[in-house]
Amino acid sequence: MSAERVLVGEGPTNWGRWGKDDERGALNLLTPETILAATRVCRTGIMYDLGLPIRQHGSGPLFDYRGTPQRLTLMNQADPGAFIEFGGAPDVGSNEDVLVLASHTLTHMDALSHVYTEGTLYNGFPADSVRTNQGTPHCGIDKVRGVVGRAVHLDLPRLHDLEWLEPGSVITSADLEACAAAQGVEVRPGDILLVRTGFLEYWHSLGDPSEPTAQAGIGLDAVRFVREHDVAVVGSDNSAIEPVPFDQDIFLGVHIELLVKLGVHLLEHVHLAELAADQVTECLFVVAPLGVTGASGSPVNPIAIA
Ligand code: UVW
Repeated sequence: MSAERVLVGEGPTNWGRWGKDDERGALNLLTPETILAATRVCRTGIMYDLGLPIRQHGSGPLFDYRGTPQRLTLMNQADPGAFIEFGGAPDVGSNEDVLVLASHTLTHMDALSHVYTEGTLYNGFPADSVRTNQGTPHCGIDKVRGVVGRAVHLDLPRLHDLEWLEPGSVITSADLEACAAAQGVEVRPGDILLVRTGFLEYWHSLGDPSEPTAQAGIGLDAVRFVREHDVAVVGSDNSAIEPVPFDQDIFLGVHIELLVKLGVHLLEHVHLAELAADQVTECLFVVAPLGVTGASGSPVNPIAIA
């Protein structure tokens, strides 16, 4: 299916839909009514942890420029009596760490400020307002706070009776419609869309290579599915939501369509294998990024309750 290339400002966008100063985009679709409705989809009460472990190697692919996540010991029993000046007994201490990790590491959420094009962020905020020292004044991850909603999990490998989609394959709107129909699930306005490609299982089958590899993902055509169903957030088990190599060779094309034009936040490296194993197609979904002022994203640990 072909996809039209629509430049920012020329095609259907969500700019201005929630006001000219809006910095939360499609998160505005998550209302007390949709959240209450989401709590009613639970059937079993089983909780699924959708975040990858944060460790140096073997959890998921890492880009060289982002480095490996570091847990560094700040204090432990090697510092006896460290709290004596605060009135602590000599044999009482604490273990504490310093965490050093890129904001877009392993399972993470992209803020609307993550990607810019043609000099703008979502809703027309200027890309050059983002500062090295202070981060972004607009659309940062601190604008997200908590996300709670009904998630629909579309398991594409299951639809095709595969362990994982062919690396590099492009998922279209028709594929998503077919998957939803086969699973007997409806995608409603304000839903969180979780698209499983099987990429993390494929990556582990390669022996955990450190280099990024080709991967399946939703292509430019599938943006129409997100727009027409008025999806609030898109998550996937791959590195970039979109396929690698990029659909139609447009660098970060789906990021631009979803983050910049539609104001849809993205969740990447979401561990969906257990939802797939239990054939969970809809669930209550909860995630809260760290409220780091001005940050472009945050590691997250999403939770699904079936
Ligand atoms: C890029 O694709 C640049 O980043 P992320 O994987 O966080 O979306």
